[in-house]
Amino acid sequence: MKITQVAGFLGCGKTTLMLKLSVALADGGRTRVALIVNEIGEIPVDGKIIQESGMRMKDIGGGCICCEIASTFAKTVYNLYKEFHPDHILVEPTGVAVPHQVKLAARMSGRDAKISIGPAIVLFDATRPAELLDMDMLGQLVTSQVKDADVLAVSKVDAVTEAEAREAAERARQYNEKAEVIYLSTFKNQGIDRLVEIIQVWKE
Ligand SMILES: Nc1nc2c(ncn2[C@@H]2O[C@H](COP(=O)(O)OP(=O)(O)OP(=O)(O)O)[C@@H](O)[C@H]2O)c(=O)[nH]1
Ligand SMILES: [Mg+2]
Repeated sequence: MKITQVAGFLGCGKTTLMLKLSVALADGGRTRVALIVNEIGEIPVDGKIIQESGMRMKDIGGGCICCEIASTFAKTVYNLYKEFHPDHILVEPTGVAVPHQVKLAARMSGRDAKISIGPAIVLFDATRPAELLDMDMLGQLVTSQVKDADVLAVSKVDAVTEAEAREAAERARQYNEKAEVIYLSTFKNQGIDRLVEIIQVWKE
């Protein structure tokens, strides 16, 4: 059971991508996929639709899965492991979570369930790189998210020019030279296949 997180700042496209990835990973039912969404506000995803497609979704609120509700997260992982035997769990942390802390929480959740840790996929919104990086407090949070990325997905590239997408990627790259960069448009299906491949083969 591999736990992979789709992280990144508020509104960068995490939920939209998670849904696409879960369908692609499920491979028509050959692979069992569950989703855990840690929302601050309301849940934008209809759990019933997910369930009908043979997947499972758990939403947990009331705090951040990497701090105040880490034990709720661990319990959720364990219950999924017992009840549903997923091959993959995709986790959407809140937009203000830091990926290495989410990885720690995922590792802790593996005390009772057999888990492996997947890549930290971090989305960086190509439509507002300056806004994300240049502000004082916000900039620090976004750069720490980018630093923790195993895969840096420059998101919503369908909404910007090629030059703008490249510039956004270069700006994010300054904070993380090791991550693979993917130009992502969930709307246009760009970058999805590569992400699925990375999730499937990832080992750490
Ligand atoms: N142009 C474009 N817009 C996108 C894409 N993916 C998501 N969006 C839009 O971006 C907005 C935010 O998408 P979400 O998937 O809810 O983003 P999120 O990161 O889950 O947001 P929070 O959970 O609130 O932090 C929505 O209006 C989406 O329709 C994309 O590939 N291209
Ligand atoms: Mg979301």
